Amino acid sequence: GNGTGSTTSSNPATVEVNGKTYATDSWFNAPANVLALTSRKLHLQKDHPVSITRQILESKFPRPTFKYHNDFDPVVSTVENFDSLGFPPDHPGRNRSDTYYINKDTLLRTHTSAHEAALFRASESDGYLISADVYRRDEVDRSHYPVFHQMEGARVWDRAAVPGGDVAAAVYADLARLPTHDIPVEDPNPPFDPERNPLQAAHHTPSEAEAVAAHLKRSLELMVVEIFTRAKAAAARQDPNYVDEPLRVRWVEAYFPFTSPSWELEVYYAGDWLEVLGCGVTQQQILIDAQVPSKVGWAFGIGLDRIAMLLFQIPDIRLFWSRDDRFLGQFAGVSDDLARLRRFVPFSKYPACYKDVSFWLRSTSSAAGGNSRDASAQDFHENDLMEIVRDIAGDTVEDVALVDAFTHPKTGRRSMCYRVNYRSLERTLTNAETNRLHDQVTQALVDKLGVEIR
Ligand code: FA5
Ligand code: MG
Repeated sequence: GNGTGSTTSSNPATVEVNGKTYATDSWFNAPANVLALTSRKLHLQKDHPVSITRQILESKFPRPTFKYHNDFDPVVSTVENFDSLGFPPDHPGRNRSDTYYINKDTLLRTHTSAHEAALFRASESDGYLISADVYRRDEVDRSHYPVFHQMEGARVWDRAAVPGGDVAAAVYADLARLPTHDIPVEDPNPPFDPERNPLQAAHHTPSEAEAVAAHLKRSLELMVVEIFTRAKAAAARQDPNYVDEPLRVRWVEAYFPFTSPSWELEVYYAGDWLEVLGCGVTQQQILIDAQVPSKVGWAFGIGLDRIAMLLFQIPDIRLFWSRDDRFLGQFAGVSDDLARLRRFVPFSKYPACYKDVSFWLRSTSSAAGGNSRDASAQDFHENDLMEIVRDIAGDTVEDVALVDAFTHPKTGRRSMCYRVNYRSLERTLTNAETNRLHDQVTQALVDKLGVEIR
């Protein structure tokens, strides 16, 4: 095999997700513990921090201009998730090492953009918001979980419906109706690559593109200002001596197949710049394909979990999945009264237990008849290891990190050492329990990845 993400030895012929049955095939790589999370819908759970965050963001994009969609099914087609958005056939996002597939044509959406084309086609409103759970195979640490939540937003203007077909004037008129803010924006107009990230000159005049970008940026800056204003108010309610750090934001260039030009918005937080969203001017081809060629507009996608972690000062992304009342109880009543929003107060932190596992990658030199180093390197996908650890240890694993790797100078074999940090959010793990988990992890690495323990 070529190590593309299957960690289950025997795949079921069908799987059920949210009450619907799907046939699997050799592409299937979604573990049961991830499929089980499709029913949680944290973004709709009253008083859950992800849901509260959704509510606050929705308040900045009011009805009826924006229509809200919060209940789209996470199982989508590869056409919806990739092709309809202009992803090239060889885009790395399509790999089984990055994405959970049900079968060759069906997957767990990796982003809320999977629903863009259908909503543009439905053409029900000038704007929409989609909040939903999204799924990605990824590393394991305090800010990464295989399931997180995104909010997608889009706004269009119809050339056929504005006076004189003057979209730029219509957009600037709407921009003038948006509030202003006084937060410093450190790089309001970063230069963008004219080839990789061009203005869509065949479809938009420069002033149209500029107007749409200006409306997009102001709308998203206002959204971030709203979050941080609420976070500061909560901190001040809890701590009268609280001194707020001024909010700093900046725009940086980004690339997405479905917008051009594209940007990311970063917020200065705890000594570093943190990316909170991606956005851009919608590729006209998507609107043309959706049978609304006269519309022009913008789109964005923001991570709700990441924003909720900032808003509530939640230190570990696993906490969102907790059913512990010491976590959930801290947000009671907030959905109905946002003025009751408070920062999270951590309950006692249980001890960490670090365990290392060192192994040689499978040598394929005899089969390949030569360059074993390349063969081994191609065979190993770190996300496969991450998923094996999650499968066995679940939410008792806080973090998995590569601590050492080298290639033997004579044999060309590659050795890796990973450090697993076992720590429950809810109790102290016993030594025996951690050892048992780590033994199971070690055995599974041998059975499923064919590595040789050192
Ligand atoms: C996207 O998913 C694009 N669909 C966003 C977009 C929409 C661009 C519409 C243009 C137009 P990206 O992979 O960067 O882009 O994710 C968007 C946001 O989701 C990130 O800025 C971040 O806030 C959040 N996010 C991404 N990966 C993770 C993760 N592993 N854990 C938590 N949040 C994440
Ligand atoms: Mg990004």
